[in-house]
Amino acid sequence: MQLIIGNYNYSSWSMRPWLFVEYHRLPVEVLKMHLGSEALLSKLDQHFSDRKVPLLITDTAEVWDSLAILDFLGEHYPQTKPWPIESEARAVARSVSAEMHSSFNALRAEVPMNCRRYYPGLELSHSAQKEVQRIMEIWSYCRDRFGAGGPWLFGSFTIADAMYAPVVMRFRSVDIEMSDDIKAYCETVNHSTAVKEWIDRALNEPEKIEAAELDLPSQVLNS
Ligand SMILES: N[C@@H](CCC(=O)N[C@@H](CS)C(=O)NCC(=O)O)C(=O)O
Repeated sequence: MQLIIGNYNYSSWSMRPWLFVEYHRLPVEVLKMHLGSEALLSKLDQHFSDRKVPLLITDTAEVWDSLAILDFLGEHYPQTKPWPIESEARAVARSVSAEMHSSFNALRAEVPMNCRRYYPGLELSHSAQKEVQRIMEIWSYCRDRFGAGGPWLFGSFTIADAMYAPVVMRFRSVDIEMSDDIKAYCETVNHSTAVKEWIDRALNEPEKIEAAELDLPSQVLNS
């Protein structure tokens, strides 16, 4: 199985399945390619997909789109317990994952994922602020109702945490007022071995994509 991903520093959608693979140490070969490069496009053109990353290739299947890849990996490796076992928790986990996948466009546009940069004083629009509030409500709701068994949204690490990890990366780049429970969840994500590995790779990656860098005063983030 091969997972094609984009740059560690910028490819938020790639981070999600990569994190799941890394967290569970799955036997998946990772091929990282530079976003927008001819090499990536010609690689993607060899497969049926939307010409975007991430893309998972198996001997018999091509799976594109981050959430579909996560689901496929979870089905292929059920020992990962990709979704909560209990039915209601599982439905909520799927709901919040789908919400992540289809929403939060203002935040995404205003704060592109960039693991290397902190933008002091960046002011979010009203729409993006509302999205940030909604995200924090989701995290609190999941933690309060379903998180008793561990530090992740549903206790143990699930697809929902993989889906929201790039949001935690975005939160590192801006000043966001957080309650203690939200801070604790962000720390769980940031301090997990798999996320630290992703950030290290982003920091050490030589490529820079100017279009994904905000033209604002910034400071360098460390791991
Ligand atoms: N819905 C897709 C989004 C994938 C996506 O937009 N990937 C970006 C990189 S993070 C990409 O490939 N961009 C290249 C392009 O749009 O040409 C998913 O969840 O996987």
